[in-house]
Amino acid sequence: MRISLATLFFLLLFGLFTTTASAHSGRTDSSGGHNCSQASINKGLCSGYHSHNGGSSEPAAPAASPEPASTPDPQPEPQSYDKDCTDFSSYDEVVAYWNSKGYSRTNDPEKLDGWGNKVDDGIPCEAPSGYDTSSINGSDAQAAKVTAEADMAKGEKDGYNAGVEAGFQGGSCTPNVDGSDAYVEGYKAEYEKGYKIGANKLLFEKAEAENSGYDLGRKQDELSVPAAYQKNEGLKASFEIGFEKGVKERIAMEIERLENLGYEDGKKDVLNAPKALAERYMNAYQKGYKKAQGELKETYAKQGYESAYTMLQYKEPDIKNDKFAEWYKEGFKSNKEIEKIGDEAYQLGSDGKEYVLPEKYEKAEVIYLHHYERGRKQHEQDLEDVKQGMTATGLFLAGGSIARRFYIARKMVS
Ligand SMILES: [Ca+2]
Ligand SMILES: [Ca+2]
Repeated sequence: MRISLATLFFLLLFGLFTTTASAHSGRTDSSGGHNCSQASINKGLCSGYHSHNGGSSEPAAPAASPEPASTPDPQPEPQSYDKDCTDFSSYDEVVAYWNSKGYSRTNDPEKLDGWGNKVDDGIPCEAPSGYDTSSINGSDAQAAKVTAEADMAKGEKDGYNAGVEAGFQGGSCTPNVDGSDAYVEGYKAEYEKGYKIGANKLLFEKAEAENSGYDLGRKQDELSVPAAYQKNEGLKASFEIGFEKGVKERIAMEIERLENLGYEDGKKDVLNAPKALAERYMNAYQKGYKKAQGELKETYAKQGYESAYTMLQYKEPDIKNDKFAEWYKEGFKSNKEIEKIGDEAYQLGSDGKEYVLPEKYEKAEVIYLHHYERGRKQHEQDLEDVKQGMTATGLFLAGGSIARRFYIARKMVS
């Protein structure tokens, strides 16, 4: 069979054309598709028959410009490539290319995803089983990962804030949260951290609130919790505790002051309580006053009591204050010991014994001597009476007994 020159020319021309068109995509049939080779299947680049829709539409080589490029070409440089899955040596390479181009399900000019005859899933070529497709630009897994990361970040932020608030309000340290798994995970992770911060903040502010309440309590009786503390139960309670403490201290100090004032006035015997005193303060003043007066009374009464040892008859003391003089007199009268001393002294004298002042009555010598002398006189009188009686009746022997009877009779009269 002979081939004409013209036929040969055409064959050469056609051959050149098809060689160029299929340089990177393997041979295609008349429908523009072909079967996936075993090598490509092994690499995970494709499976079965598929088309490279548009992949073979290599533009014709530009015609030689008749003129030098004196004017810029208004058309953009045409795309000089169109990769197919078989062009890559590994799936990671596919993904790196896909991502570097910013391709996605809706931006796939090289038809690497569905090749035109498959449902587009946003995954270029065929991912090997178990491949982490979240690294693939625009994939569902990537979108899910982004969402999960955003959820977690939001959960962390929300959890931290909620923890701070719960800690500050003295609430539960266990979070109560709903949402996606990632959100809940992030929330729980940060809640505890925030709770500690909030609890510390509460502790610090409680101390401040207590001090502030104390200051108010030191000034006034009326409780007025500042608005800032009313919003937080713990702070409100601390403010009130401080306030009570301040009030108590102030009252105690004021009571002490008025008791002292009353005491000083009582010592001066001048009742002069400050005007318009609250009852508790008036009571304190009076308590101090009474205490001082009691001490004064004791002093004067004791003086009066002691004076009784030295006086046979009561004499007005040299005390200008009538009240003090009265206390003195009361003390004088209250000395019942004098009577006993007098009786003992009289007994001694009437028994005819020698005068001896007992040591314990030294301070009452005036009293003792006086009654001894009385007794002594009586004794002598009795002796005289007995002597005369015996002389008259001759009853010498009964003398002692009769003298005793005389003594008792006289004592009852006096
Ligand atoms: Ca292609
Ligand atoms: Ca795909």
